[in-house]
Amino acid sequence: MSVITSVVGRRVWDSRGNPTVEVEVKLESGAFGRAIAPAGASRGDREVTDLRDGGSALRGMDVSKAVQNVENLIAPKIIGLPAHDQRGVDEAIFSLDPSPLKTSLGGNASVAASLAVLHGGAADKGMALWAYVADLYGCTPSLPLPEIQIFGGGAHAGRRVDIQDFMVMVPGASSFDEVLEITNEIYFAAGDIMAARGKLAGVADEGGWWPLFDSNEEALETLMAAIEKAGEVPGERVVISLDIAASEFGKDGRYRLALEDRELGQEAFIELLGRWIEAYPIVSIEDPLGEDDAEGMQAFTQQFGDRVQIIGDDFLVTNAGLIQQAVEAKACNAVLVKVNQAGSVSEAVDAFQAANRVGWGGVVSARSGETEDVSIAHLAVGLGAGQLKVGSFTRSERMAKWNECLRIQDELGTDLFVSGQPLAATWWGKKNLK
Ligand code: 2PG
Ligand code: MG
Repeated sequence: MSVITSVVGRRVWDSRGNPTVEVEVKLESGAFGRAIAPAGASRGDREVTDLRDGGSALRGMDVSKAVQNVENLIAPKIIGLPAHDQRGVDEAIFSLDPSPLKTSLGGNASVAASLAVLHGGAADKGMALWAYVADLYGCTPSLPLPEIQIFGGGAHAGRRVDIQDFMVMVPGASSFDEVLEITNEIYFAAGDIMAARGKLAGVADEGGWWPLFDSNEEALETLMAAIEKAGEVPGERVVISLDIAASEFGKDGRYRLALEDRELGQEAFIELLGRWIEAYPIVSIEDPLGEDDAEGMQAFTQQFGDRVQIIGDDFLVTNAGLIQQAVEAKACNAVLVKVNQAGSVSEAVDAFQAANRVGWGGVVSARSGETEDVSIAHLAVGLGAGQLKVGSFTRSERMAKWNECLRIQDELGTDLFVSGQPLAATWWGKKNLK
């Protein structure tokens, strides 16, 4: 039987050493599911609440209230429910806190519980999680194309550079394995170049190099040099993807580039990004404007939406309603899917499907605070999302996800890898790269 019989909450620790919420569920059949909530640093204002205790202990980051909510509120609410009714379970959890941002329940409590139930459901059917997800939502599974960070910046690297993620994608690879091989060469080439130039200061929160660059453009130049040093021609098999995370340094249409000590208005900032799109093989840009700058997002999409993938992260916070509005406004053409922004599996899948229905790209994403939990690798595959963003190419909370995809690749076979071919039909081919 698939009825939930026990729900246990526990405090565990994430990749930044902060407390986070783990939930374990058991079903009547003996099936078991476990999941851990991740945590963001550059959070969107409209994400569900990451409930922390506050106070001075553990720098205010403890999650004892969220763990109590799992044990005292969520457990009695969902024990007795059938685990395969994921939507019913998620609705029951959300009914405990009708506030839109789940301020008193905590999105960290709800997301860990929701994902644990998903795992329990898969175990009950004896299925891999990715296969269970594909089955539950009627999707065709595929291995996603990774977006892999080479340099960290913004909130993930002490704001050493303004832009948050300098990443590579390898749509020209023929397998997931090959993407990782090529990325390994680029990652270490970048480290060697930076060390030789005295620009290396360790690694940032997601495992990318912590850069001592003097401008944001120096990061782009160094990334180009690293791609070349790795024996690749930038713009051929390997392309560049950026997460500007502009909400971190933009407000009311003004963008303050601290590293370069200048402030740009919306138009000038869009122009700057446009120059980068011209000069470098950039095929994807996330949050190019601030989450409060819908007009800027619209203008940016109008100018560059036919050439690059424009992803809404803080701007859309994995919310189907906000995606719907952005579709109507023609702001963005792709969505980042973070289950913990939405607070439950069902809400996140609703967001993914709202984007998918109108032909937008979907990038399943990790947070900057992560753990050994690999649920998102399975979600990306099971939903057939096409792309997966996990951080860099070091540190086990990141590598665990890439490694999980390798295991899934063995089950699926490499032919389902979303390589340059299917993407060419959308954004990849439109760039007309050399
Ligand atoms: C993002 C994520 C992951 P954070 O902005 O896309 O890189 O960062 O989890 O800090 O919001
Ligand atoms: Mg982002």
